[in-house]
Amino acid sequence: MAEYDGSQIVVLEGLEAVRKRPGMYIGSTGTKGLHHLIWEILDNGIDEHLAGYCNELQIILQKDGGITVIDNGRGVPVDIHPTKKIPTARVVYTILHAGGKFGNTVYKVSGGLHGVGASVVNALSSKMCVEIKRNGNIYRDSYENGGHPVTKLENGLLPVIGTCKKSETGTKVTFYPDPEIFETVKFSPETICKRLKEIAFLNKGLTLRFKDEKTGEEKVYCEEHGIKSFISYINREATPLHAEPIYIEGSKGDIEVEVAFQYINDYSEQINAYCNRINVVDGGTLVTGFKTALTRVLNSYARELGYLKDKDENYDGKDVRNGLVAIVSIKHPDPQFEGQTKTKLGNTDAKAAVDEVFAAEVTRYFDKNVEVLRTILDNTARSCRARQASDKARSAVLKQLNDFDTKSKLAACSSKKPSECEIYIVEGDSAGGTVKKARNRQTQAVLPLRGKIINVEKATLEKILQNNEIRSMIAAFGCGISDEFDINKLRYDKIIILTDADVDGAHISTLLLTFFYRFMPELILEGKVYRGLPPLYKIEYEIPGKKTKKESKYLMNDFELDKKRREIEHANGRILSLQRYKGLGEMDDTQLWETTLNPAQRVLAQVSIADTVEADEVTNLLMGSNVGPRRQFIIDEAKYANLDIT
Ligand code: 28F
Repeated sequence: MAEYDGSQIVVLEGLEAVRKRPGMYIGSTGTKGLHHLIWEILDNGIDEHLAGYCNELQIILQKDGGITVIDNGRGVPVDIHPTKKIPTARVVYTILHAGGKFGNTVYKVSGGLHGVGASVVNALSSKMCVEIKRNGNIYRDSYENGGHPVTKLENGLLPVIGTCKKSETGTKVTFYPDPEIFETVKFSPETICKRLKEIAFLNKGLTLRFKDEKTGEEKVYCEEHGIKSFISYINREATPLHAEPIYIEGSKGDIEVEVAFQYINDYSEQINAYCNRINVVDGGTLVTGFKTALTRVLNSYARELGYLKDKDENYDGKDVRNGLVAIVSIKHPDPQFEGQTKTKLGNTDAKAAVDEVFAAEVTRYFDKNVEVLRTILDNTARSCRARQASDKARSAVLKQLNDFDTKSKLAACSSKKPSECEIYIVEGDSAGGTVKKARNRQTQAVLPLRGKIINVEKATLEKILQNNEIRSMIAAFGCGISDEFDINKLRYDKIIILTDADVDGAHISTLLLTFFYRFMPELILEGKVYRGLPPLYKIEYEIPGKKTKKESKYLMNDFELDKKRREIEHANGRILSLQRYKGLGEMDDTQLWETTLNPAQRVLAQVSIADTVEADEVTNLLMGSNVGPRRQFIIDEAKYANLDIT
């Protein structure tokens, strides 16, 4: 066994901490976390490239499940570390966060979840082996069970296992993720290749060679035009408005800026941002700088070329970025990553750097390519007109809603104090009639809906607002919709959906919730929306020996029914009758009041959005127009549905 002195013990405690809470270092121990190990090792190789010493990386997926990464950089130093008194290479691979490069201002790739260092990879590997070519020697160090060094040092140095040309230098790391730590240790060649392709785009001049020993598949990635080719790759299926992506590069102080962009015939905008090759998915200052500069430059050209007259307002940023696909990539000596997942750049100097470099260089480009500039300005002008038209149409429709005629079928309540009023949205005229009779006219309003309302997920705003049921509800609630929505104008404290407990009722209820969620989400978020729960059964029974011979009870669901049956059986009682209510219409007004309307004893289910994103996705999935994913969702979730297809 290798000798252990005090410092080695401390080292291993550090790696032990990583093994205890791997998620803290690599996010998860699922497949995402597993692949993070590769990204960590790759990042060190990319650092060596960014420092200017490496132009080739090899990635080999081995048959035995191990993975090897090789670079042709300088090779990790093997001399005795000045303070740790062990070979520097062993420091890099066994001491947490020891990977920080020496003083030279290399642009470290690492940042955010990245940059935990190669020692974390070692800690989470059952085996790791490092081979370093430096000074014409090949040095080797190896570790087991989460980073325990197993190579015996010779006079405190790494053993030399071979020699090579002096000019041949580099680092080779092979590691085996620990199956005791990871849910899966199976790498995905697709995931790896996708990332290698992205790295090639972001590092022009770097060649990445991939080999899967299991399948024999080999791939080479090298993109000499860097992010300009990345834009062409992203737009490979789109219709560009101008032939070539526009490429800008420059620097401000020690911040290097690159931008590539191309407009396509589409209504979306896509801006990918990278800082030191880390994808800052939440953008941050470098994106703000780009957006500000682009909007400012295009507006000044628009005035210069007569697209905008003096009295016209500037083009909005959204108009300028309609159809834009862009990559903003900067190298920053000291990046500050912010946010929960550290995917937003915080450095304020990055905003100014991108703004100034981009504005100056793109002006130089447009002055030499006026026809491309005109194409982009035509696109901007078109986008602006379309946006103004749709805004006008939208506000016109919303306005007319408020002066909506009251021919709707609302049975209003006499109180005008919203805090004590509630409105029942009832399915169909018959149920509506019974509820109107049963209700407390002082505080309970009733709005019967004739049949199904429109599915707002699939319809345009105009079509939705032509639907009488929708209009009646908007007029009745009084609080407007979308950007005109004002919860303080809501006329009721509770909006209670009262539909039959059958498939149709459930569908109506879903359509209503879709409408509320899409156009008045605050109603749900403020807990104003409820579902009335009428009883499902009425049971009549007798218990021997009890004074009142015949008893009856309303039961809400099958669970209560089973419980009641057991109680009656236990008391040697006898069930005289059991009525299942198919719909509200089967109850008379007295029963309806007692069981469903009387606030003192009714049961309401408050509608809440536990996770608005999830609700959004599920609403879109179930009510939206793409059938495929819906069918799959229903198949997957069917086991949870209580279908009464009697
Ligand atoms: C397959 C993964 O890890 N490559 C690396 C280097 C080069 C240097 C280095 C690495 C010094 C003390 C921090 C060499 N010569 N590929 C890699 N290549 N680390 S990792 O230095 C480590 C620093 O601790 C290196 C001169 N300076 C730096």
